[in-house]
Amino acid sequence: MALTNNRYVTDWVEEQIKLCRPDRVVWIDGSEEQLAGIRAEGFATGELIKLNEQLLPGCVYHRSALNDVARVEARTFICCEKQADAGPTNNWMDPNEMRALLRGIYDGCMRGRTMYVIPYSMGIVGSPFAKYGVELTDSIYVVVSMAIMTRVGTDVYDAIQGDDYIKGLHAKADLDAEKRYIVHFPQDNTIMSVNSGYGGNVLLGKKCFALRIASCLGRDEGWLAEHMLILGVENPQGEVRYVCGAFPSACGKTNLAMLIPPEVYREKGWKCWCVGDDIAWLRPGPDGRLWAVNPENGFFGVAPGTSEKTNPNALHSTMKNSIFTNVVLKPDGTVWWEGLDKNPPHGALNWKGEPWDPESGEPGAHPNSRFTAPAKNCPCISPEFDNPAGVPISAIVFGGRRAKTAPLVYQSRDWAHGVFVGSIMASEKTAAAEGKVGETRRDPMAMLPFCGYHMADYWQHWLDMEEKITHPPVICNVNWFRTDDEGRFIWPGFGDNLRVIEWVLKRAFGEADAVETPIGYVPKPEDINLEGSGVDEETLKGLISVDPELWKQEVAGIREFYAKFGDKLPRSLRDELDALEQRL
Ligand code: OXD
Ligand code: MN
Repeated sequence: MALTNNRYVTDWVEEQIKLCRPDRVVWIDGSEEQLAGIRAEGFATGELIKLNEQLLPGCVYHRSALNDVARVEARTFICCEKQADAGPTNNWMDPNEMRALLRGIYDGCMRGRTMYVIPYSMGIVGSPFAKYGVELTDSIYVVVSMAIMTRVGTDVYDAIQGDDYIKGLHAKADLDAEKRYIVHFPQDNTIMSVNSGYGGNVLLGKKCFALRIASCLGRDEGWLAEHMLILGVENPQGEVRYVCGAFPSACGKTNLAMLIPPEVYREKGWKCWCVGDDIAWLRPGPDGRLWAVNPENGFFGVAPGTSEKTNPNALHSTMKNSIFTNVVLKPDGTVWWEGLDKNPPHGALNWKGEPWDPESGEPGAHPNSRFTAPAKNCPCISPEFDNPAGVPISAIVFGGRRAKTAPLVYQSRDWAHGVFVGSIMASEKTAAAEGKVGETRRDPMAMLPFCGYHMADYWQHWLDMEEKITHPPVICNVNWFRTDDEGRFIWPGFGDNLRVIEWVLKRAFGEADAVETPIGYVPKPEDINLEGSGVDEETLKGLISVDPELWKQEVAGIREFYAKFGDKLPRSLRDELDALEQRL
């Protein structure tokens, strides 16, 4: 029976039932009792595997299809009315054409299956920042994952005003990669995802809603939906300052979000608090500062490389009530992945479900295998996590993997220059990604796959925000990945990144000096605390050095990238680029 009498919801659900023709419809109420029953059903069908109740209480294992292990950017569409509004970085199709195409694929696809109706909130239900969604799905994995990643419950129906919610229709259909579509209709607040069961394509609250659709809402309503972590840094005086960070995938966002201060900092009383690891919604507050909320309620993190050493807080977050996808399944009902420890298990099953020999040279876990963990499990979750007002942001850091070009840190000159710094973000490909190693992928604000409208309009929106923020955060660029001539990382990274964040936050409060360079301000070497880092001041000088020759090449690369945006490129970004060239 429907759990709401909002006709905007029930009529739409009825229509989708007619289209997909499930045998059964289950309205999710968010109760633990109902979820337990759904998990039990997943165990019976094999969609879920129960893990060791003593060692991993409440945890389950899930495998996605072999051809369905990552987000599919080539099959992700923004179907606004006009192609020009989607811009050169998004796939587009005429919305009517797309609807017709999808109707054919969804037609009868849930026959013999159950449709689940999931009411969920991005943000605290009832808070002014929250936005609501209803996702329909035929996947038990999606139901249990959404219950971790978002706030699911019938109270969401009470909070929805009229038709002010995001409609999401997901169906596994045949998992046919040729007919896989992840489609956004920003004008109708609708998301349609079909033929995939992989988290990033099917947990519609995350990338689809909280970034692609929300970026359009932010443009219309005067705020920003960003691919950013939110970190609180508490100094020995007990004052907590907040920083947001945008980094492309595989650049350590979750690690920075759950940072543990170096010992010399801990001894003095420094603490770090995680507010979010992937998405931030940023709004100007009445005080003229920028305030951030994390609209999610859990972490969907990459498992390989996560260990007691690299990110103990993430690891501890997964110890109960979590989901593991495409990792190694051990005979004792626990899990393993590359980088967890140096003891790959014997007698285990790999991510494909096959007996796995750790000596075979084949990885046991898929490189994009994941954990889905409740945020409240995280030992360093911020006391402000559930504060509906969010947290005030003092600094924004952009960053990517650059072997040579970008210094360890530099600060932009002002807001417009900061927007420029975000727009030229780039990361060099590692062996783990497609494409040539070392090739640079421009990923403005880490939003390349997630911006729901024309990227140049998005930059203009960022520029226009200046007016609304009388106390703007400082904007910096960081690069943990400079290498020496042998290709070894020079900066230790991980917890030691706090040394850089400390300088950034001091800049925000006018407490540290800086040196001007053609690209922006860099620290005076003596202003970065190196005690206990193993890095000496000479090495640091190298890390913050700016090579004008490399930057001249960089300017040429940026010009080429900007050319894609033609007349739409905001004038002030072109001016910033010209000014940079001049200074060089
Ligand atoms: C991503 C993710 O792909 O967070 O960025 O999963
Ligand atoms: Mn992400």
